[in-house]
Amino acid sequence: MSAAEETSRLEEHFDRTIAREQRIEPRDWMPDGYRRTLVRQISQHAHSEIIGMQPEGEWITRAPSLRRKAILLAKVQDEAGHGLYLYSAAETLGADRDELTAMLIDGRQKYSSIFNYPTLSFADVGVIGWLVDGAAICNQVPLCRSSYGPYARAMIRICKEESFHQRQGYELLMTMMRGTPEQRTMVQDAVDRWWWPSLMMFGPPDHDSPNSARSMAWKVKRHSNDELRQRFVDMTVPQAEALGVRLPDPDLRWNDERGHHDFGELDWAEFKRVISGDGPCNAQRIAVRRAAHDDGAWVREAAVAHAAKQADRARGAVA
Ligand code: FAQ
Repeated sequence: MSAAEETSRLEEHFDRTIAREQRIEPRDWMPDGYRRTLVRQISQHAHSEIIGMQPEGEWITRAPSLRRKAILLAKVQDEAGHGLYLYSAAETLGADRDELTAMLIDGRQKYSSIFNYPTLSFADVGVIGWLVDGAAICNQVPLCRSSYGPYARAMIRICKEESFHQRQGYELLMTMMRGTPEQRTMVQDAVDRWWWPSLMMFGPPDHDSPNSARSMAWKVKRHSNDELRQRFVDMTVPQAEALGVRLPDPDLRWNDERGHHDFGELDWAEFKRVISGDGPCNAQRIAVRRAAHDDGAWVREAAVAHAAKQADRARGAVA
């Protein structure tokens, strides 16, 4: 069989596996473009989880009670764990984690736009849980059926933890809304600031999303950016009503004909600015990540030295 025939046989097998809703596993043959798409999406997702620790992490020392502090600590640690599962999933595709970190720190790879906005009050912790984790769940539950096995399996655990995050945020906001007028004002202010950036998490509109068609054909992504954004709006409106907050969009209303809520146009110029590095906190987020990486160099060196010592001992025991 010629090399070209062999490749076309492998391609057919790959296409059949995808068409039958079966999973592609690390040792299976896959087209280069599929591998590249996955490494891009999974590593951007991993970076988002790690950078996403910062906005809420800033409030750990200022949490208003021991209970709130314990919950927030657990949540921020969960995000670190999600980053680690995802970097591991990227490694199954041959990516090198050091290289991925270098690409994050020097701006060659993206992370979610949402984490470039500041957290100005403790109500932001609640709103991040409710809206940001809510949007993350909406976007990520379908990824549990992604065609690449290690990614899909990582997403199952991540989504379970994100559900807890979403609930803790909503519960915090319910408590604040039952509190003083000042607390209610803090919640409304946080909702006003986070609503539009949360909608931007789903990515550019479908007509301006260069990766969607290919990713959906490969079943890496299962729904388009606009479909998921609409699903999130429809899901969130009744939650806002139950909470007693106003979503800051004068065009938001139920459309009987469509069976969905209509909503206003997003500021796509702002989105583009933020993802190209010019959002309110981009420089700060990367500086903090870079400092953490530099400060952790001794831990990585110690781990490598320890592994070498263990390997030496094991060799000695065998000899
Ligand atoms: N921010 O062609 P598309 C979380 C990029 S985790 C920045 O539509 P695609 C948990 C996109 O990557 C949040 N960049 O791309 C948490 C592409 O980049 P390229 C992260 C964005 O991949 C909660 C370019 O624009 N979640 O929140 C954004 O088909 C609380 C063109 O876009 C995931 O990563 C954006 N918002 O669809 C943690 C989920 N949107 O090609 C802490 C997995 C798009 O220039 C606290 N990822 N871009 O390199 C996905 O579902 C997809 O990758 C999308 C984008 C939907 C994000």
